[in-house]
Amino acid sequence: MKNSTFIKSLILLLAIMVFSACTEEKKKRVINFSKTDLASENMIPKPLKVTATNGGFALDEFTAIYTSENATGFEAVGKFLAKKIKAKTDLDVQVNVNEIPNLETVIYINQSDSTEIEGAEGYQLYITPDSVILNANTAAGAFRGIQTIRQIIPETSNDTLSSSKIWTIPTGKIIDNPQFSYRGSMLDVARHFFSVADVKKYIDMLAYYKYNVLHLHLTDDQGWRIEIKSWPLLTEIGGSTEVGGESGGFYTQEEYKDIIAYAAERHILIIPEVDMPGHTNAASVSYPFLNGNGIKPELYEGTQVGKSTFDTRKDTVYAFVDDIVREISALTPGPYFHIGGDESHVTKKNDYIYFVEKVEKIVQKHGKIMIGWDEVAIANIDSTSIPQFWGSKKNAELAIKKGLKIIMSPAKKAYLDMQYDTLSKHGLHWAAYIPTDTAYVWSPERYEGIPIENILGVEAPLWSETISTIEELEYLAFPRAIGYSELSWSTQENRDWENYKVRLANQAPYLDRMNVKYYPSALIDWKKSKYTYTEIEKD
Ligand code: TNX
Repeated sequence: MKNSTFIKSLILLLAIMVFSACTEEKKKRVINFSKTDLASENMIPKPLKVTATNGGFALDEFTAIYTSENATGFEAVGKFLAKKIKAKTDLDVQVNVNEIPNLETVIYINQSDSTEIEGAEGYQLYITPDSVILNANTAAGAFRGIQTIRQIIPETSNDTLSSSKIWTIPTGKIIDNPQFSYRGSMLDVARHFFSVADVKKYIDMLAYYKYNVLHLHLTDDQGWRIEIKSWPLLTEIGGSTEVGGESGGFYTQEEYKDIIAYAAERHILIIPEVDMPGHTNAASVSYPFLNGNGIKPELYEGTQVGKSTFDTRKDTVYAFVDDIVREISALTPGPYFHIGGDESHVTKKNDYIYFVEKVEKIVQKHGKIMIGWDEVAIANIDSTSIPQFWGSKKNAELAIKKGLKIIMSPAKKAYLDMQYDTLSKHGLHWAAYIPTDTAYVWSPERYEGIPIENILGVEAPLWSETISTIEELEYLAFPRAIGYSELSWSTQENRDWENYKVRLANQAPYLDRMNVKYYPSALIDWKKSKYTYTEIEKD
């Protein structure tokens, strides 16, 4: 915001305060000071700096939200916060309404060019008894900041002596900024299809924990899940089944756009992945000329990997790939296109390299940056392309030598489809068992000697061979995805399992309210809420 707008806003704020202080009908407030230590709030991911001043801000029916009105996206952030306050407290908090009788406390969401706020997603929060002032450079930063506000609004009001209900927010100051600019999760909608509603619910959860990327694994041997107008059989045939022979499914282009818009409202980027040249059986069944493994392709409902490949020496394959990348890129506003590239066990090494280098050019021609699983580092890829590390140290070293940025998804630590332990109802264990503590207690910033300068961020992939419903998805994703949010946002000095585990235990009322069927790990002393699980599991 320009300085003059800022000053105007401050004047408005002061006027509101004076007005409200003079109001004769001012309600008597009874702030409960029993829980006013901002530093001991259960925020995840843990903010960079928190200073408590041990007072209370009363959120109640006399609270309003004001936002910068000329700065793009700020009013939408204010309205998003109002909606979430309504869902949690049933209060109708007005946004940018100038004449509110009996107004007493204000949440102000302000665009600021202050150089003290680092990065596009950084924010500052000043909470006093009368006001919450959230400053951010961009709407994305403001959006991350309102997640912090959501997290420190108590689940229940504490107003027994008051005529109206009050939710007390502890006062103090928060300075926050993410360690990594890329904080993602991946959802495999190919092995089992997940509906638009399921994906939106997952996006909602990711947003609350300040993620900014959802990578959709849209194609694999068992299914093709995105409508391509120029190649309609991909979804008609390739989308017709899934693991276990169930009915499959796919997103129309309109549905895909709807997912993107929903994510964008939450400042989350969708990254589409079309996995190739391996993991392509569903495409080859639909259009057999693509196939390069010499065997007549048939629909596949099993879970083995590494048997399919495109014919990487055929020009028509590249014409096909061009159409796919063109159509999906046109629908996707984000800068990335993920080409997969993993486990191409039946593609000859030279053919694989030839393919990756050609497809990289196609991706760039359509204005996108290429991401691929770590195997793509064996090709001579451009310095802007990004390998996603899932296990090969050798590939990571190649990437480092080329000076590339890497996305950290080590299977042994960050795979959401790994079982918690031998008793886990869903998941695999080829890489490891990953209990809730193991998922949290590692350092993406120093894993396998990969220097922090080469790390773009962290992504937790959820493969879906063993899960087909949202409840099963939630069982594997939560609570571990909550820990990964802290691994990618908070600095190493700010992370500590003993401290985290208490904050995690206190997520239970939120998870329950959201109807998220998390795995109730026995390592965590889950806070009771009206929906609490009775069954506690081992991990
Ligand atoms: C490996 S890791 C895969 C996926 C599987 C997953 C199961 C990687 C890039 N590929 O095809 O779904 O293991 O854990």
